[in-house]
Amino acid sequence: MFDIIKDQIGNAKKIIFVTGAGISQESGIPTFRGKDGLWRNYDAMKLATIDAFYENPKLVWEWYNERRRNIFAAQPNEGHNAIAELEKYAKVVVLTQNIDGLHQKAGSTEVLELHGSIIKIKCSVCNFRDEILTEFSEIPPLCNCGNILRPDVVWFGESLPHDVWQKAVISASEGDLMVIVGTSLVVSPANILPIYAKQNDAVLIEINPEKTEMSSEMDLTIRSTSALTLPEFISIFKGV
Ligand code: BJW
Ligand code: ZN
Repeated sequence: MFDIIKDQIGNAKKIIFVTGAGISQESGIPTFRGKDGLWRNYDAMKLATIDAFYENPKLVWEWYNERRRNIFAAQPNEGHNAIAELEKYAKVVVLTQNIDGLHQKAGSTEVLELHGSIIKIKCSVCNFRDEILTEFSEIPPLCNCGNILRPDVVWFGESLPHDVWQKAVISASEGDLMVIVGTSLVVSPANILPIYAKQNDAVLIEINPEKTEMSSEMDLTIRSTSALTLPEFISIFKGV
């Protein structure tokens, strides 16, 4: 699968992964786009906005509550596990658009969550922030200040956390190999990270069963799933 660029891969010292919903699909977590991207006939893309939240906070919270239950019960798959194991052989940084925490659960130690985390909540008005792993008895949950709490995630039209984004750009610009896994690369600014890598002459590999916006820019594209492909990818480093 990786024969053509095996030498380039094997010599990589700093490997950057850019991951999206597809890497968690084999853990039972639906992706956003395509047939998976519907929840009770609502378009996930229309729910992931601040306008949808203010219009119907109960509906948006029901969506997040269901996703919280599913995500908290989910386990990392062979794809997440392979990335975590790769830390034994190279410097690895994971730039993930996912909010599910499965890279950390698999053991990856350098994970930058570009779009926040489903464990975290924040007040829509004051500065209150917390991490909650239990179910909310009341939907939408309220802050002590009386206003509505919201998931601490990044919705469309909102900026990514500044420090996280700065670190992600630096990592992307310093890697000598970037592996882009399970993302359609339609959402900015995460989709410009491969451009920073390319400016550093990094080798770009895409692992995705479907073609994406940037497939033609890749040095290698693997049209398969991440749980099937990533264990084979790390076997190059193990020398097996
Ligand atoms: C497998 C697989 C397997 C399947 N193995 N692969 C016009 C107006 C307003 C804004 C904009 C505009 N034009 C552009 C913008 C900017 C906007 C944007 O990009 N919009 C586009 C949709 C057009 N971006 C933003 O607004 C961002 N902020 C920003 O730019 O700030 C500056 C700004 C401020 C004000 C105005 C304008 C700009 C913020 C983006 C936040 C995205 N948030 C979400 C929700 C997060 C919380 C949550 O999870 O609930 O993030 S939306 C959703 O998309 C989520 C994801 O992280 C993100 C990316 O999706 P991803 O991961 O790529 O998933 P899919 O489903 O698209 O793809 C899955 C892939 O996996 C597929 O390719 C499959 O083939 C593959 N796959 N199974 C491997 N087993
Ligand atoms: Zn508050």
